[in-house]
Amino acid sequence: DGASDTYAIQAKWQRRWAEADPFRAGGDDDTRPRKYVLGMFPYPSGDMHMGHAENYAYVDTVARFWRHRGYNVLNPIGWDSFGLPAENAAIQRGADPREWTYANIAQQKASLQHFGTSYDWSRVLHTSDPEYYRWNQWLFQRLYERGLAYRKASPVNWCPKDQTVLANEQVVDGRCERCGTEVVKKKLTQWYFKITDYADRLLDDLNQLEGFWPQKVIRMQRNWIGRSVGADIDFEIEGRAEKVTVFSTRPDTLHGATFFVVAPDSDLAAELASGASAEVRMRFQDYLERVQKETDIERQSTDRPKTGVFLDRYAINPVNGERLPVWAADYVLADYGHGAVMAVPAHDQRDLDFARAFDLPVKVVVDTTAPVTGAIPVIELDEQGVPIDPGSAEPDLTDLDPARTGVALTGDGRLVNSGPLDGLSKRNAIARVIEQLEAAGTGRAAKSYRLRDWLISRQRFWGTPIPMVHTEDGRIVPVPDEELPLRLPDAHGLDLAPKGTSPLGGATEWMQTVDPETGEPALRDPDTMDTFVDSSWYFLRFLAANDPAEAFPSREADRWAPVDAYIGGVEHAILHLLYARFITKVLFDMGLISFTEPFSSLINQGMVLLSGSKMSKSKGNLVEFASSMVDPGADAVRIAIAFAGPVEDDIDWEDVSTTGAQKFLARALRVARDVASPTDVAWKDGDAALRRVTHHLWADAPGLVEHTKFNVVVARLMELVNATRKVIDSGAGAADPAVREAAEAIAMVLDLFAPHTAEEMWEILGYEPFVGLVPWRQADPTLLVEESVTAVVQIDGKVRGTLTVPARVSADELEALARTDEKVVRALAGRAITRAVVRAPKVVSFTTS
Ligand code: ANZ
Repeated sequence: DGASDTYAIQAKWQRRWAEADPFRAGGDDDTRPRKYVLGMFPYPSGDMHMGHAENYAYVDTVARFWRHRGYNVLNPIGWDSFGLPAENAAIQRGADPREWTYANIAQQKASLQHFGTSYDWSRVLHTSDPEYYRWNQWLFQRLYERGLAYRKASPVNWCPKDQTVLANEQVVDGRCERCGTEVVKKKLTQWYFKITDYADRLLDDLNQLEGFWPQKVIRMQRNWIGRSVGADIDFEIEGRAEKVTVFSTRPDTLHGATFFVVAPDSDLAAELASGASAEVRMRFQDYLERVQKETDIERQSTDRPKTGVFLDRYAINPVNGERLPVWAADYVLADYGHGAVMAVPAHDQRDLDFARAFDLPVKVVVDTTAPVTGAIPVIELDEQGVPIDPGSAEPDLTDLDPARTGVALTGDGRLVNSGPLDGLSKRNAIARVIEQLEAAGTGRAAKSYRLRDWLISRQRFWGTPIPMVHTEDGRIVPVPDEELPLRLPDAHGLDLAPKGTSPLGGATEWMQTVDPETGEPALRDPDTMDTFVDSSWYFLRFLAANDPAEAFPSREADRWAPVDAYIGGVEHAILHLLYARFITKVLFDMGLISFTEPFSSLINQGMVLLSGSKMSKSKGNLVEFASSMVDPGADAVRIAIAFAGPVEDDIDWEDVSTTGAQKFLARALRVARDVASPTDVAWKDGDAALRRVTHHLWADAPGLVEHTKFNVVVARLMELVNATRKVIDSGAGAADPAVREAAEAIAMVLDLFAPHTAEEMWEILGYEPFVGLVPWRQADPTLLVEESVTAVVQIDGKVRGTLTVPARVSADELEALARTDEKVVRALAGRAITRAVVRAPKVVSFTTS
């Protein structure tokens, strides 16, 4: 029966693939062009669910496609096997994180093999193997040598539940990305990677990914890096020797500054307050305590009433000597720009809200009613650079006065009340004021970024030990390369429970070492690395996963990398992709690779939902990968996934039918079994209509796969199976050469989605394995000539025109043709179409208002 057929076929081909290893990437002697196809590697927490199934099905489709197109394909698999879940499971169950991790890996590996994936299994890597994490340590040392790994004391994100620090990227809406606990700030000394040195390149290089990465991901990366362009301006503070610098994107508004604000939690605020009266000091202390309990999100919210404390100090505006009262207010953040701002309430909404709350002056310096585009008046300057006759009479801005309306004038316009800048547009004024500041030595062009350095220390056990030694006299010395890997100690006997300090600190023997330079006793660093370090370069390790001498040979990187198609979930839109891009640029600067972007194209698949909500263990709505395959078999699950909709859309597993997929596969198999002509039959003698369907598939499938329209390819396969069946049952019969031609095409293309069935068909059709390695055929252009049909166009129920269109016209195309047809346009006589119903290729029906 069908089911046992399915199991037998599945087991047979999995055995043959395991024996012959046909999908191993070709070596040096392979002259085919190369493609590197990669799925984001799995994390071994329990068994996988349908989200994984979807991801690895798509990866396999892409890998198989390029093999059929004549490429030498590298499609490796490995495990991202360090991290918190293993440690938490260990704490809960008293199990060793190592045992838990490797047992899960074994289970996941079996699931992937049962799925019929075509990996190169000779390159498997696990990031928790010393053979892998040794190279994380090597990478750390290289970054350290280049000044890109450094230690600093700074307020960090702290998860009170996981008892560890988090990178900025791991804080989502003020909460721990993993457990959802509200994150607090804690001042700690930690290791950082200096990703901010690469901010400009990380931003600018996104341009080259335009069109190859999803637009949404590019936008998210741009926003995350958040580059602002403007000026740094130095302000004198009365009674303070050193000047204070502020960053502003609107230095053109400098003449409109009416007060000055510092972040309450900055060192500067504390220092300024300490010089003030006892009363100010007290009010500042109270305020600071309140602010320290707020999240950054709350502080930046625009609809909270503004709060602050006057520090009884004054800053001096460098362009006009005006005295500006200095306030501490929470809407200024300590770690953006320089933690201080010049406040221009007329042109900045936050400053205006604050000015209105505390009754501070508002001074308009940009006339936003004045035109800036079109014919720009030429402004003549006198010897001092002051414009002669800046234009018309004083503008009347009373209607727009921000002090009354509460609306800041943020638009472009012409400068007023700004001395030498009067009459200039915003852009020209910015350029001019920067020139003036630079000449006076009180300011300069500057950029500011939202991006922060990457905090990589973690106070957890199951990660890569940081390869640094702390000497008795307070030096920090790298562990020499020859001593790597610095292995994790045995977890037995260690207290892994979160307690705010690293469990490794309790490994007394392990902690004891010697200063590599002097031989004196020293201590190891008890922290481990963020596991995002592991995944920031793993795609390179696959190129020589078993190489004991190098992280990766440059020669292999030249051959294979960057990755041609990277496939995974959009949840990695920022963190992982940003870190991988950063490390790639560092390795490029080290001269180890010759490319600067790791992933030439990126495919994000949608999520698999159940009854409309995301599958998760906690909701109890998880469909497990392994059990999903038991009944219908791997091929039916894969067909069902591919057919469920466009790759980037979410799939609701509720709506997915594996029964329909099983029936389709049985029909395809039966077509192959029915073929009654020999392999050398002359196709050209076959049924012309069926041949056309086959050749249209050959013509269209490559483009459809390249544009990840897998669901359309499956639909076209179904169409071809049906057309073939028709000829077998009612046409020239099973001996028609077109039936064989179609059956062979079905096997070759079906291999993308249902490889076991495809191999079986191929064998039944009289060929040697493996269909997975067979080059696809070319369409015969003479068979692609379109048949045409007549379509009628109705307007409000009456036939108003006819069109001659290709029989395969799409609904969209047909509607567009109808809308632009001369007769139809005339019949519409200018009336708007309110509804269009299209049944391609025959009818278009318009309703007008
Ligand atoms: C004066 C000014 C006038 C500003 C004006 C804006 C409009 P983005 O675009 O986000 O980079 N700023 C600078 N440092 C800040 C900090 N630590 N916390 C809060 N705000 C800060 O914003 C840059 C602008 O945000 C800067 O330009 C500064 O206000 C403010 F009509 O300077 B501006």
